[in-house]
Amino acid sequence: MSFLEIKILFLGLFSGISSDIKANCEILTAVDLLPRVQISSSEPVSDRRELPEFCQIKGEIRPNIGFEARLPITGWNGKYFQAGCGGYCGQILPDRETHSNAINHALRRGYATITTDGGHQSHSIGDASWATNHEVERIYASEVIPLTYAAALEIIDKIYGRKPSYSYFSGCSNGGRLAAKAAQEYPSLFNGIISGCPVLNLSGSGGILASHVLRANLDASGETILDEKFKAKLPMLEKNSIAQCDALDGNIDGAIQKPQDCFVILNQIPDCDHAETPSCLTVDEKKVVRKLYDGPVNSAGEKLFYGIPPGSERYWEVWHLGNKEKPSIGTLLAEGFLPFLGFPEDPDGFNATDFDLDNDISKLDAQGRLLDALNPDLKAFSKAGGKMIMWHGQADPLVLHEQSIDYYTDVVDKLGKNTTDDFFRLFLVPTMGHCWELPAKMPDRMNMLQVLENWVENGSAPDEIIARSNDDDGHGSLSGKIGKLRPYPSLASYSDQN
Ligand SMILES: [Ca+2]
Repeated sequence: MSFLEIKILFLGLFSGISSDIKANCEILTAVDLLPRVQISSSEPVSDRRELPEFCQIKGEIRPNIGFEARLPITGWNGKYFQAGCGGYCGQILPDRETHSNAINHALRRGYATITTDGGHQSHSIGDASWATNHEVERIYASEVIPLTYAAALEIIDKIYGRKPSYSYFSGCSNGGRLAAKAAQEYPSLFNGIISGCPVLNLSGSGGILASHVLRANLDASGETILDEKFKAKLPMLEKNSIAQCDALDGNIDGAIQKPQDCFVILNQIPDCDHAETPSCLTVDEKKVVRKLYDGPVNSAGEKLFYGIPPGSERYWEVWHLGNKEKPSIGTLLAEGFLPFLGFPEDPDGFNATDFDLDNDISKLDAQGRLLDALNPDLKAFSKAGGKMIMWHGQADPLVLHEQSIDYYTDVVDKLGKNTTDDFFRLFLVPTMGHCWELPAKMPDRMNMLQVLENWVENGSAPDEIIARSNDDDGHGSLSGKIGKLRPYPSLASYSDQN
């Protein structure tokens, strides 16, 4: 047997014959043998220059989960990759290049990939008006995970004629919440899970924090105080935070590794009469900024949730600055949660700002049990041999990183440090915001999937993850440095690139 014949045989055994795969792709629409899936189109795609040739399959997973799957026609690595959807989902975004909800980076590594709309359709960010019955809420909460998994395995079997050798799940924000749910509620489905900037405490984030942020930013007549123009003051606030917080972690490097330990003082920032001046704050502005850093408290002064971290100011424009005519993304998300997802029965005419921090907190419990991903008992996931990497931007002003720290601590309390180290590690990323928006101050590009593969398939646990600046998107090198992320409670450090 010649070398070429051996190679063909090997490829045939390893990833199926590509002509068969292509044929299987072309006839899939006509195949009515998939009990869990309604295929609407299935065709080979070879004109995407940045992607390998793939079988693009669109359709619906029963009962109502829209999806797109992309399966490599040549060079399948034998593995499966499932993405979680962000925000309130509702859209299928296979080409969205975010840190963890994307699928194309996995497709390029040879994975059979799938992404979904979470079981409902919507057309705008913050739209939660689909959440009017419990079935669709349960699917969004977590049932989308096993339903998609089972459907994807049926599709993979039809295309390649066998099961995947490894299965991975990855998501950011709500996708990160789903990732944690996968470990907690479906512990035997995935060998590896990436949970990025996870909104683990969705009821607290969407109910308590979001209503606080909205209310903090309204003046007595209901007008927005920090609007779009306030972006001119964000560099000054960031500078103020770095000056006060950078050194607390023991390393003066321009990055805040312990924002949760820093109480930012605003007194030294000059007062001003005119909101437009970028180097000072009006009395009203100072009050709002104070409330954002402090987080929600009740009338007795008790802290009810985390505060927005110092160092996150550069991202406030995207998430928190807007007005009635042009609301911020954070405002849209906040206005969607309480009326449609916050309570078991949707209240009539309820606004997020109606939420009463003294009397309404316990009303979030019922939906919290459904939506939140806070169960620290990962014993079954650990016993099944699963590995999970959680990561969180420490300058995320929307989904606050302290919930990941507290969750990790709860898991360690439950299972012990050594057991936890064997299967679950948390990496905090200083200066990084929420999943996507702007480049961070320090390097923020990691290849988490490669790191996780090494852990799952080669037993190489990540003691250090390299973070680089992104030079590919036109922003250029951010700082000429390279980041080394370490498992919490260890902290990241930076060194010059060489
Ligand atoms: Ca520092």
